[in-house]
This record gives sequence, C-alpha cells and structure tokens, in this order.
Amino acid sequence: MKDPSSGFATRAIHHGYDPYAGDGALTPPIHVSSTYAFQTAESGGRRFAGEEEGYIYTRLGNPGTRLVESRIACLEGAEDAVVTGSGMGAVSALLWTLLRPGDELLTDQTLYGCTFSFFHHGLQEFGITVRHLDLHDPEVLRSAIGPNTKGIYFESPANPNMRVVDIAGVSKIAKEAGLWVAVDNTYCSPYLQRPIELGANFTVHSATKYLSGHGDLIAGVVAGDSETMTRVRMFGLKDMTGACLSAFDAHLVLRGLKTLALRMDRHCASAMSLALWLKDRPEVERVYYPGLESDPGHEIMKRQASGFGGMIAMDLKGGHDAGLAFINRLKLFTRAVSLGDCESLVQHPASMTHSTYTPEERLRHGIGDGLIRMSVGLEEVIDLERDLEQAFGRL
Ligand code: 4LM
Repeated sequence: MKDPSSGFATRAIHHGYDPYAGDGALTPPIHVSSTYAFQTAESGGRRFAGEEEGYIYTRLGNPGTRLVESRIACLEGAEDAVVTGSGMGAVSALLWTLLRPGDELLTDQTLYGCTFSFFHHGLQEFGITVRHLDLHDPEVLRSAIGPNTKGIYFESPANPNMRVVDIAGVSKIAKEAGLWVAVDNTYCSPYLQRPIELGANFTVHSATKYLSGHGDLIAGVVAGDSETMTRVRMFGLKDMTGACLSAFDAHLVLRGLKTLALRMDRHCASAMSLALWLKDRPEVERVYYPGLESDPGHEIMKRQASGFGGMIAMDLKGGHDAGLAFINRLKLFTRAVSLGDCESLVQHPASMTHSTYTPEERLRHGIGDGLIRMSVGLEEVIDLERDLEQAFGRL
C-alpha cells in the first residue's frame, strides 16, 4: 500500500500487496507449501530463534497468511495480527498466551456459547478464575478488580442479546489498573468499530463471519501489539492450539475483505429497516437492536461505532413455542447458525449456539428461552420483510 492514509475501503483492497512487485498478478497467489527451505542449517536455527526473518513452517505463517494478517491489522489500527483456523482458535490462542493458573479474568454478562464454554469448562478447569460483571456501567469494574485480575474480555455487541459495552470507559479503568482489555469485534468488524483505537489492547474475530462474508470457510484473527502477537504466534498458535489457517481459506478471507465496507453498509441499512418494522409488530414482545433509540446500548454504540451492524434478536409475545413456530415458517431466512453471510440466517440461541449454557446460566446471563436471532443478509430488504410478514401471518 503506497498511501497508509487511504480510506478504509481502499486499504481493505490494497494494503500489503503490490501487483507490480512480482509477476504482475492482480490477485495475490495462494501459498500452498507446508514447509520452507533454509539456505543453510545455521539459517534455519536463526529463524527458530527469532534472529532472522523468514518462513519456517505454515503453522507459524506463510506469505499468504502474513498478507491477511497485515491487512487486518491495518484495518483494526493494530501493530500486528495473527490469523487462525477458527474464531475459537483466535480466542483460545490469545488467552492461553496471556493467562496462567491463579490468574483472574473478568468478563461481561453474555458471551458466544463456545467462548462461555471455553471460559468455564476450559480456563476454569486449568486454574484460571472467570468472573462475570455487569459491564454496562464501566465503573463496576473499579471495585471488582482484585490482586489476581489480569485482564478483561467482552463482546460488544454481545452474541446473542446485543448487550453493548462502553469500550473506551472500560479500557480507561483497566489501563489505570495495569490490566489488558480484549474485545471480540465479530459483530461489528473493523469497518464499524475499532476497539484498539478506543483504548483496548486486543481484538479477536470469528473471521468466518463478516470479514469473509460468504459462509464458505471457518477462520479467526487476533490483533494487537507486535510483541504480544509474536507470543500468540509462537506459543498460543504454534504450541497450544495448532489452529492455523489453510492457504485456501487465507485467500478467501482476503477476497472477503475487499467487499467488507460495501457489505457492512448494506447489512446495517437492512437491519435498521427491519428492526424499525419489527418493533411495532403486535406479535413482537421486544426487539434487541442498538440502532433503536429505545435500546439500552444505543447511546454508547452511537459514540463508539459508525453503524449498528446486521444482527437483530427478538422475543415474540408467545415465548418459546411461538418463537420456534415462527422460525419454522420462514422461507427466505435460512434456519442456520453462524452470521455475517450474504444469506439471511435465523436461529434459536437457547437450543443452538448458546446450548453450552445450562438453563439456569442462560437465565442469569440474559439469554431468554424464546429469543430468536437473525443475521440480516444482503437480499432485497422488501423480500426479507415479506418473509417475516408471511411467517407472522401464519402464527
Ligand atoms: C454463531 N459464532 O454465533 P468460529 N466469537 C463470536 C462468535 O459469534 C463466534 C465465535 C467467536 C457462531 C458460530 C456457530 C462472537 C461464532 C467463534 O465459529 O470458531 O469461527 O468463531 O452462530
């Protein structure tokens, strides 16, 4: 990229690759080599010791994955990034690197189901304490910090109930106490929200979602300072998880990034339009979408993000049974987990993505049994509205 001051969409298309530098290929080649040759034995040793630049083995990265990493780091406003074979690979590679037995991790009320499971059935089993706070008020953090607290981790907006956390507010208090802050930015993508610019230390993503955008791969990424990213690569990724990204999927993530800005604008516009329409429907008890002025996260999200994203959750008046019946009647929305794809998706968190919580835990963490989650895709919004309408009509 010749001009680092270029706008987001320009950097998403060009950063880190010069088509004139190699054989003229407009699209960067896919690097399928699992291993890399050393000119001499000594050179190989120096690369392992971190004393010489150069590739070693694709689990630690190759030119294709490094390009995706530098492009995402540039978009997130981070020094560096590490791509992984899944979002869970990113979450676990980061936290296995940063935490040790005896440490305490603070988090918000609601987390994606597998992150919740990793925290409670993974980290906790290995001697790390995880404590949930109500981070809606960042001041809660001040009195909660204990002698063993090392960091804060949260999603904003959270999956699936759209809780919004004040990233700058939490980061300021954490910094004063010498703690790091990691934000799962999956729901927004760096196009809408850049937590590191707001004071957080790290972001993680399920790159399976908006960053790629086409529902054809599983990937993840961690972004942050260079020193920690090297540790994540050389320990969290190399030794602890082994969750490296395939060459082909690295290529697809790069392709997805090129249209991220365009896609996010459309996701946001369609979700806003559907949220406004849904909130006045007689069948709907509550719509969870921070774009609505009545949403508890509205003011904070307006401050810290440039849009409200493409995810909507809602409770229907008939509760759990009406919710499942509604999901079953949808024709254009596809019944599937995941999010951020071109296709609109609908799912039931309590029995699907968040079934890793016990019913009591779901109650405590604000995930209703009747909650329906929709990922608003890129179809014509009028067709989506018609689909919702016919599903309501047949309830
Ligand atoms: C889903 N989500 O919600 P991989 N962080 C967040 C997520 O939503 C997810 C991950 C991490 C869903 C998957 C089935 C906020 C995943 C984990 O699935 O490992 O790429 O990301 O529907």
